[in-house]
Amino acid sequence: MPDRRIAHPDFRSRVMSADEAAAFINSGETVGMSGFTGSGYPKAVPLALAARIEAEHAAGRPFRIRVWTGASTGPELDGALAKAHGIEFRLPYNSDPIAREQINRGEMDYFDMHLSQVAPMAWQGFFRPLDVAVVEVTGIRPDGALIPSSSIGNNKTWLDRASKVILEVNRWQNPALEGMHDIYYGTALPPDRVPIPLIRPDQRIGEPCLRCDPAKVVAVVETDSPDRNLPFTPSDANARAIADHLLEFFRHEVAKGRLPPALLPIQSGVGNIANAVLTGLVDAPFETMTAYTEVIQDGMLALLEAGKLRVASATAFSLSPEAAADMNSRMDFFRDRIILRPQEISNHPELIRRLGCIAMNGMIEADIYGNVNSTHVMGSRIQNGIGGSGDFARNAFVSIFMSPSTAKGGKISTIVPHASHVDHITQDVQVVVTEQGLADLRGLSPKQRAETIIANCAHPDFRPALQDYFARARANSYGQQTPTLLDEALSWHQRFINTGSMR
Ligand code: 0RQ
Repeated sequence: MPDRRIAHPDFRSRVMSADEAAAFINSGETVGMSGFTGSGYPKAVPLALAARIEAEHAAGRPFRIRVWTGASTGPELDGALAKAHGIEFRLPYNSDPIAREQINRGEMDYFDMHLSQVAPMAWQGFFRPLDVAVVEVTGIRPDGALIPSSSIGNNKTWLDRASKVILEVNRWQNPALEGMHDIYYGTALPPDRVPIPLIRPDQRIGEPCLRCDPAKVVAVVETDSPDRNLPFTPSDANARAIADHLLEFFRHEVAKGRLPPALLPIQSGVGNIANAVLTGLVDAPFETMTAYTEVIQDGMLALLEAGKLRVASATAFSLSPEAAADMNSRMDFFRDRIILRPQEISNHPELIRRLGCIAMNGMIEADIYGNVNSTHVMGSRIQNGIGGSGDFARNAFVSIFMSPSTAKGGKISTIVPHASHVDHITQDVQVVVTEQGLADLRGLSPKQRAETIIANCAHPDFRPALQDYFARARANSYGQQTPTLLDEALSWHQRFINTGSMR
């Protein structure tokens, strides 16, 4: 009995098991997988491939592949392949703990890059050729068009570039997702690039489905598995304090006439703090807001349901099981208010600058001058990756970074004399906010920035030591534009590495 989700005969004729499909992937090949923040990633073929890799290794035959994705995936993909020691190289964003350990032990090469640049760089030929695409879809239409699932990421590019295509048709994905996506096929390489015709977050400029040449499809696998969908963690006191400072800042900016009453399109990272900000916006006096962001999390759905948010444009969902169930039960409501786009469009610098996004992202640490580290703990240990934070921070109307003022039970100050790694230079950071307060850095010189960040954002346990460092730097630094004591600048991090505390 043919599945109605695979309505095209060419694709139906290639239905097979995940094991059979995984046999099309050879050691040393580069595989472009779908998946972004735990949604829309293939769930059966990577698991089957991991089992095959384990068997090959047991037989003494090395087997490793190169994995490209949209962003983070799930345990069935990164987790299983890393556990099998099957990933030789990975790009562009990873949050899987097993893969993270292997990267930090030096066993896996990891290329961390801006998410907006993955597809263009693949097209520009800066990477190796793509051998295989493994892409999850919701269904295949009678005309052969692919109905995307809960993320778009780089799927358009993987399907276009790969020599072989493996599709997973996931029955768990709601067929009513059809019509939510907007796939723009107008991108080109220089010197033939033209402006992307999007001037409002609610505009559709492309097609609802992905194109795919049936001749390249070697396998179609049917699945019925949920996305990763992590449970929702309620906001803690720090997250709520950060949200309160930010909401006060927005009210102030509207009162000053620097932001319109509906604000500007918001971009929000995921996690506890981001959700607290979104939850706070439900009761804030801003109406008919819009979001132009990467990921739609629980708080965004709540804002849409409350009627505060008019539309949310992103490339993926990252929902709790409850929020996913809620969305599935009211897909007609959400389909009119959500647009999922390829990540080269959701994160496009040209569009972010034109729309004037308010970028709100988490950070590992900021230094007193406002350089931000989003990726490396103690300067050398990767946490996740830069993700879209650079795409948004550099091009935003206002770029905000947020974090509690301490980490690891108060042993680490997230405000430090010198960032141990820099992802976002001081020119790309306009606001730093912790539970202690908010530092508005716009128009301030480095010395003014340092005074403001230390006074407003540092934890009281670390503030005197930062003030002492800054005073001595002002007295003894080689230059006085950005006073720095080079031999002391990273001593706080070294003290943590040596003693387990920055105190
Ligand atoms: O460690 O997991 O061992 O407990 O870092 O930190 O506090 O849970 O915060 O989940 O918001 O992550 C920057 C990593 C923050 C994230 C980062 C430790 C801390 C904990 C995680 P444990 P928290 P978050 C659009 C934009 C880059 C990508 C991005 C990120 C772990 O926001 O990946 O912005 N950003 N994309 O204990 C040592 C410090 C630390 C520290 C935190 N200073 N020193 N450890 N930690 N600060 C994203 C989307 O739209 C999807």
